[in-house]
Amino acid sequence: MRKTGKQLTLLSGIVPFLFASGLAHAKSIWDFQEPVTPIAHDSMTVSVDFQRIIMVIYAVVFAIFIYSIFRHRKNSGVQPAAFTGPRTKWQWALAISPFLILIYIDYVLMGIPAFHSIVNMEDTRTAAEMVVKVTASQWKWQYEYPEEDIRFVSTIATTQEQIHNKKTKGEHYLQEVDNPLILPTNKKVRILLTSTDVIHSWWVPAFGVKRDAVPGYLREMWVNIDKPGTYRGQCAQLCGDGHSFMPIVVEAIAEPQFREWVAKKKAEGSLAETAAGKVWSRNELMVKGEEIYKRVCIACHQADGKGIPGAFPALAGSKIVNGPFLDNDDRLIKDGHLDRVMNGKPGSAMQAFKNILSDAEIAAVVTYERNSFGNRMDDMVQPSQVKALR
Ligand SMILES: [Cu+2]
Repeated sequence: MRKTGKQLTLLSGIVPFLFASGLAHAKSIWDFQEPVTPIAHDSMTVSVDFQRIIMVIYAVVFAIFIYSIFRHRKNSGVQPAAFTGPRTKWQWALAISPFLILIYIDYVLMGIPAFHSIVNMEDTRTAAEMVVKVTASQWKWQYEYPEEDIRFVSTIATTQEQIHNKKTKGEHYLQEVDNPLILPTNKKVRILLTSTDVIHSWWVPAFGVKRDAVPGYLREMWVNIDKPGTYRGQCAQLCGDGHSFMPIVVEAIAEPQFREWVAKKKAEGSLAETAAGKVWSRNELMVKGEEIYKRVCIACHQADGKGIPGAFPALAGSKIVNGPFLDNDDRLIKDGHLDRVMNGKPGSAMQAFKNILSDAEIAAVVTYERNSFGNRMDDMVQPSQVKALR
């Protein structure tokens, strides 16, 4: 019996220690994602080191603890010691030394690396070679490259059929987006972060960054990705009922490919300019509009346009959608359909899409809504009209 007890003592000390140590550090589903930025490497090292320190303390304390219990058990005839009389130096030393040891471990052994790591996280000043602005809103991310004049919206790419169990779920279920954030590797990128409605949080575990996006505040963080690849994360603040539908995907590519991508994206931008100039057919607008609706509007207004009663208004049969949107002088009718889409509704979840969607995209989605879900307005909005109203 006594032997088994001793073995157990040993096991309880050693097994967790092995888990935390490098010996058992093979890749498993329980592990952290592989770190790919200085912050992530740093946090990982700090975490692993702390686990080791904690396990050593655990093993030592429990070994003494359990040894004492067995050594001084009643049936071996041990008599309790009587601690009376004036305190001896020995007693003082026993009381104070564990305290000093713990202070040393906490404030020196663990404190210094943790402090270093946190200061490092906050340090966006030194040589940020590039800036990306991230704007969160229910339930999508907008990515902006101010120096390149590139801006796009990134939304979940998992289909409604998969979400509602009508189709088999893919490998990256709820972790895939239409437009990933593209970043160059080996470059210090400063990320500015804000939100248009509620608090969201931009979290990519492999980068070791997770920061709240707070409306009205501009916050910052940085990454310097050392390995090309696709990194996935998600919004980490409970931000409404579409919270689980705002994944983050970052594509890290080498600098030359990144330059190519920037050039391509800029060309697309001028294409959008041209698109705004041409006259679109109803059919073209409907096709494009459906695509935008599924990407941007569907989370709130639903696939059937019926919204969610009490939370998000229906577009099917809506007075606004089935009403006029321009007055006789071709100006926006206040609270009309186009005004709502372009300027949003202050104080509600309906945000302004003027700076998120292009002229053609706004024209298309408004046309689509006016002629879908049983709405039969038989009219359309031209991108040139949207352009003139900006
Ligand atoms: Cu969110």
